[in-house]
Amino acid sequence: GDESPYEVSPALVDKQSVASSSLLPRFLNSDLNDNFGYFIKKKLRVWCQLQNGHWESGQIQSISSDTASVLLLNGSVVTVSAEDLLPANPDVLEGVDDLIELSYLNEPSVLHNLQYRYSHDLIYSMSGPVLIATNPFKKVELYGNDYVTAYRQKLLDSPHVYSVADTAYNEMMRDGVNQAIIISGESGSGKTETANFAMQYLGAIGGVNDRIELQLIQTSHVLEAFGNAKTSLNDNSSRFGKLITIYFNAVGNICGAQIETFLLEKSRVVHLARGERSYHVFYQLCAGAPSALKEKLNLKAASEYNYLNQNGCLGADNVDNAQKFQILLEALNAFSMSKEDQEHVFQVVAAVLWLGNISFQVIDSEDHVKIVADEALATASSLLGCRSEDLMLVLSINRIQTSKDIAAKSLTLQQAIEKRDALAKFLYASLFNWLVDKINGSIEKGERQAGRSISILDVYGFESFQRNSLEQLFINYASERLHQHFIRHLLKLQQEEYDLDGIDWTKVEYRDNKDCLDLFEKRQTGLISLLDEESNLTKTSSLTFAEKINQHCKTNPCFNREQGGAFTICHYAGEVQYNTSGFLEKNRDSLHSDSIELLFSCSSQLPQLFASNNADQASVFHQQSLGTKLKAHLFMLMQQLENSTPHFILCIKPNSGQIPGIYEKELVLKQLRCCEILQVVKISRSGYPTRITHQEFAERYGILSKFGFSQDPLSASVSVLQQFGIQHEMYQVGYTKLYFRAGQNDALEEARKQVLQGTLEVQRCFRCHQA
Ligand code: AD9
Ligand code: MG
Repeated sequence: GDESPYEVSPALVDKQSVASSSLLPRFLNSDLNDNFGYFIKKKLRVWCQLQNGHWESGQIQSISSDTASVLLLNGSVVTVSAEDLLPANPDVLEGVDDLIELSYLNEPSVLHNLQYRYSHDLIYSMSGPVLIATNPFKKVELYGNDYVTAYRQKLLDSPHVYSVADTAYNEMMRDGVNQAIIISGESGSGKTETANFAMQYLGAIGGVNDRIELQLIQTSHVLEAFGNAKTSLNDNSSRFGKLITIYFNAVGNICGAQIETFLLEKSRVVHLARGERSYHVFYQLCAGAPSALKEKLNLKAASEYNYLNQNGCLGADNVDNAQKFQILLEALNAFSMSKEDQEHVFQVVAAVLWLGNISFQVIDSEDHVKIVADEALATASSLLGCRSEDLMLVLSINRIQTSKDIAAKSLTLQQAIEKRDALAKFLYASLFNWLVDKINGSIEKGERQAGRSISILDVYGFESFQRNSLEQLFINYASERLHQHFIRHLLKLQQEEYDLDGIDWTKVEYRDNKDCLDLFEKRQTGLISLLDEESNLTKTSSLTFAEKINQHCKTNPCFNREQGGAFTICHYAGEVQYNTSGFLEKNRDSLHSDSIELLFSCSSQLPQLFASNNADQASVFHQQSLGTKLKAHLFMLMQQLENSTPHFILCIKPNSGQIPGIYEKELVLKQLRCCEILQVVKISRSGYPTRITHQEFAERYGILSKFGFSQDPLSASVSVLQQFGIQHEMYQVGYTKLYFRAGQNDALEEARKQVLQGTLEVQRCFRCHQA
């Protein structure tokens, strides 16, 4: 009895003839080698791609030579070509924890599984070795002390950022090797939140007192107030990258921590794109400063400041700036920052705002300017601790050292504005770095031990706006660097090792981003080098730069020239068009010597602030370009990561509106594809996670061999495997190592333990006796 209600051609139910049907290539290529006939007979579900590109689930009713008619869930029947069918997983696999468990590994199945979990508030899933965290855009009940305890005591084992942190901690304790939790994902996908949860967990399990645990949590309040801002992609977007390293002692207690930051986006201090805000702290200070402080800093409402009101975007939804200011103060207190220091911090913040209100009056036909002596000039100078005449002079003329003496050159309106803005940006960035140093100085420090640290990396996510400038180029460059690390560890190294060791292996193809990295990093002809070269020459412009990169980069497959000084880069996460205007000035990142002198002459605490980062005046002056700094910094970071055991977390943004409950399949799929998630799962599913050299294996398990230690390591290994009935598909013998599928050496470990305890006796030379 064929129980199928559908009309099925008997010939097709037969496996043999189905295998020869032209319908099959896609099904046969899928991992389980199943076929249509079987699906029809058992009424199994399939995925069927409709004309709009969406995959819907249904049941095949009948098939003809190269089309199939499929009954969809909504009752309609569609005819699709065989190319558009994929096997779906049985119901028992609905919403599995780890994508590895899926019988059929294909895009619609993976997507469905993640969406199913998401709709049940299961925002975490494993895809092999990678934790996938889908942003819920709402509070989910998955965090806090009870959850920490449950994961620590292994009462819970569902995927979670806590369990990643727990694994990192355990491996550090077991192996004595530094660990790194590497969080990636697009802007707004939840990296910073995830990093905070990881830190919370480590603080809770490794903290010996509440103080360090509290400090770890408070670091993010300070860093986010000064380094995060509302962008069109994320209301709390990190505008800097950070690596937080937590140090542990021999018994696993935290003994200190260190924050390292990468390239803060300075331009935001003076210029805002439509719908975006400057750094949170500006609005928080204006709204929340107590009246005494307000008076001291001559603070007005945020709407009174040019740097904040230029685009009319002053508020952020659901954010109480005044309340956030209180949280910031508490955080500063947690680092034992003195009241005076706190006041200096806000003094600089206010000085930046007032600088932006300084205005200029054009005095001649050549556009030269003089400064308007108003409240802005007076307040800015007094906050900086300099005479208003001095600030006036610096902002209206450039002093230039000639061969004989010093000449003064009047500034045009444009030049004066740029000089003022450069000063504001420098002040703010120095303040940010000073704060990071202060925090580092105050987090408890015991003696550091080699191999006892866990780092958490949270850098800015890939960005693509309507208009993209040097900031996006740098942010996306950093993303490419990290992506390379991800690819290398999850896809490349594994397969290379199998190849080298002669393991029988079906190669998994993936896209490498080497070309794109080359485009940035190539010596002399990479974007970073060319940018520096052009920044160092005089008489160059964004157009000469565009011309130059076109000359050198046009053969790179990731590069395309566009009109009017623009160019496109094909990044791993999508194409981005960059506009070169302003590239050179931004990259030079220079401050005129007049401005530096002025700052060092200030009577306020400012010089102290700069001294912490830049040993002396001269070093401030001879700054490296931003591009070169970033590149060097990223290389150092990569070195550190290469020396750590990596734990990858991929954050996924389910919709672009930052709304709870909305799951845009195409958007998610794009992110999964960019990170080659399907390939990662394939490799780890068919892979051999446990590896051990023949020598090590023989030494460890030789005692289990019937033949004792008499054999060479390879023969000893093989005989032990046979003796314990480890099945052939469960391991492979390489030239140098044995490769096991997950969990296969558990039985051997158990037996070894028993032998060592004397509860199991190995019957040596069993065969000899018999003979
Ligand atoms: V960017 O590259 O810095 O622009 P992130 O860091 O990837 O970006 P972020 O962590 O800031 O994104 O998350 C964006 C917003 O999503 C947060 O402000 C939260 O409102 C929301 N979010 C993210 N993760 C969670 C979560 N686990 N629970 C609740 C979350 N809300
Ligand atoms: Mg962030």
